Amino acid sequence: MSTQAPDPFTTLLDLNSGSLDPERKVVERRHSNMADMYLEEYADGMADTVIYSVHEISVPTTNSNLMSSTTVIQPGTVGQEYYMTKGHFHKIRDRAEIYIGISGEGRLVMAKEDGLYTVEAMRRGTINYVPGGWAHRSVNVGDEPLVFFAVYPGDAGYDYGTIEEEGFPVLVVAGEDGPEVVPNPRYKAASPSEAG
Ligand code: S6P
Ligand code: ZN
Repeated sequence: MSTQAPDPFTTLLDLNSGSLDPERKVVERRHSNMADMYLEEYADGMADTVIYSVHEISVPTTNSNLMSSTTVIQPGTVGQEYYMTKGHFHKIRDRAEIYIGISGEGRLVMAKEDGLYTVEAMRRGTINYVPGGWAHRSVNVGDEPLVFFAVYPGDAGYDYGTIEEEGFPVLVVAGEDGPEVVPNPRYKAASPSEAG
């Protein structure tokens, strides 16, 4: 069949750690993989420290399959910025995605290429809808790991380059009274404007 449907299968998700059984593909992102994504440089000796890991339930990368994964972001900051994912547009721009919060406390920053942005809450039980055309980055604003489950079309793919070059319109930083959303001084794309 041209849809390349896999046989039915089941995976066990550890609702505390976010790890999967069986584990298939795990990607770890360390400070050294994200050097230019924070305003400040990471501290000496932290290059190999893992900021987040992505545990993928791999399927053939076609539009008829649903890819899924858990992401586990450790608590911490680089300067005032909380630990976060690199963030991306989908390579096929109109592909949407759903995030289901499992544990921890986070923020989901979403932005369109014209600078329109929104910041949504993530915690146990939240279901965030990421429409096609919106770049997305998740940020751990709590003291525990932030764990969430993501489901997206198998052919969505990743465009990391646009975010690497232009950044997001806003940053989520640790303020005196908790998380604050502030303009990104390095944002290079169109004028930021807040959605809704
Ligand atoms: C994939 C989905 C997530 C992220 C993961 C890590 O479409 O949005 O699985 O890949 O949260 O983020 P990033 O930006 O490093 O891929
Ligand atoms: Zn995505």
